[in-house]
Amino acid sequence: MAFETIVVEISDHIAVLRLNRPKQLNALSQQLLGELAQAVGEADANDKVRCIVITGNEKAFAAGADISEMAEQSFADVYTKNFFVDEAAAINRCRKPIIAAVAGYALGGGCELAMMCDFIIAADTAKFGQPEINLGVMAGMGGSQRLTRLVGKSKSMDMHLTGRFMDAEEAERSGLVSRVVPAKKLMDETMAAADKITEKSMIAASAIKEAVDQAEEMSLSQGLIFERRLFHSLFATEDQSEGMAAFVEKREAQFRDK
Ligand code: CO8
Repeated sequence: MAFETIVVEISDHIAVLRLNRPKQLNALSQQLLGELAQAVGEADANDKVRCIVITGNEKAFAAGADISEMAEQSFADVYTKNFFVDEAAAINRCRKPIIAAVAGYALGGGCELAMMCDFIIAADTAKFGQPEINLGVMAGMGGSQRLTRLVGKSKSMDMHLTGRFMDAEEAERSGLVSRVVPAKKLMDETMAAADKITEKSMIAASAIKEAVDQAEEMSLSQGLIFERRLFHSLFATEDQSEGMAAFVEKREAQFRDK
């Protein structure tokens, strides 16, 4: 199906999903989030894709959920439609690594979408925020939970209660983003990171994603056991034999996802 609010490009085992409602600063309409969820599912199921990048444009990753769409909704509307729940779940289900490449505004649902990705690379122009309080509401797609886990209670409360924006430098210092790069280099740096990931064993990559995600769900002792089980189980893969043999033989590993 052709998408109208996102652009999908697949090359060199990387699927780039670009949010494409520039006039609305990539506000997350129901159509956009639906198309994005579908595109993530398709990329996850596509054997040629080994890493996914979600990005926007120079001015905005996404300035939040579409306020004009939400303005007329009642409690009954959002509750019965399970507003954005299925779309968010579809993105969270993805087993392949997802990088968010963020330039400009990542606000409200836009910041939450970036945090749903496995890590965030930010341009030095990026601005993050959870300004929903200015609209008389609050985060609804994970912001109060994920931002708090990433930056701690004090800064998360500050962001949510004042609605202020955080620049890229503060976001990196606080642990929200993994690295900050000059805006002009955002896609080159992101694609280079994605490219590195595509060379790895996808079985190891998925296991790492599972284990790191569980760090937010489990106690330390349970998480350590979970990690050890996954670590041991990777010894059942050909990629483990190949990776270690390649190191010993001083050559590049050729992983086959087996
Ligand atoms: N929704 C709809 N339209 C938007 C949005 C948005 N979130 N953000 C910007 N736009 C539109 C503007 O209305 C404007 O359209 P037009 O040209 O037709 O008037 C166009 O984009 C450009 O915006 P501005 O003129 O305002 O541009 P500025 O550069 O002056 O300002 C800002 C940029 C600061 C980003 C400003 O647009 C702004 O504050 N936007 C709203 C940010 C916001 O409040 N985001 C949070 C939204 S609520 C949310 O995300 C809740 C998510 C929870 C989902 C839960 C599901 C279960």
